[in-house]
Amino acid sequence: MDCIFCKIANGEIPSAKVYEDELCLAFKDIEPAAPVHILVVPKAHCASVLEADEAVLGHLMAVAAKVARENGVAEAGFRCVVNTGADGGQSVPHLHVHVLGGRSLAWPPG
Ligand code: DGP
Repeated sequence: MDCIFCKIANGEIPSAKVYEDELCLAFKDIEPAAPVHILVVPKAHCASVLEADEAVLGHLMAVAAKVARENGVAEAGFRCVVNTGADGGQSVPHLHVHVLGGRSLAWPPG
């Protein structure tokens, strides 16, 4: 499958990896929207949250919290975002959790 996050997960495309385990990978976003901007992605292809296994979703959120702690934004606060579909602004059709922090984030999103 021609999926950019599958290629990152299997090492075909390099990334600035911050965490990896048997189920998922976390790496720095190539277009950071905040001082800390990390993507947590499952290794097994899954297009979006609509198709995701409950256990995988729970694991991705636990890893999002872990990378937030390890990258120094847990105390000040951070945001986890899962863009889904066209109106949700999803540009890569492989499930991913954005972990954003390191500055005060506006709400609501645009
Ligand atoms: P979304 O718009 O929610 O689907 O977010 C996709 C994000 O993926 C976007 O913030 C940019 C990031 N991205 C796209 N291609 C690459 C890549 O090749 N490497 C990395 N590190 N990030 C990428």
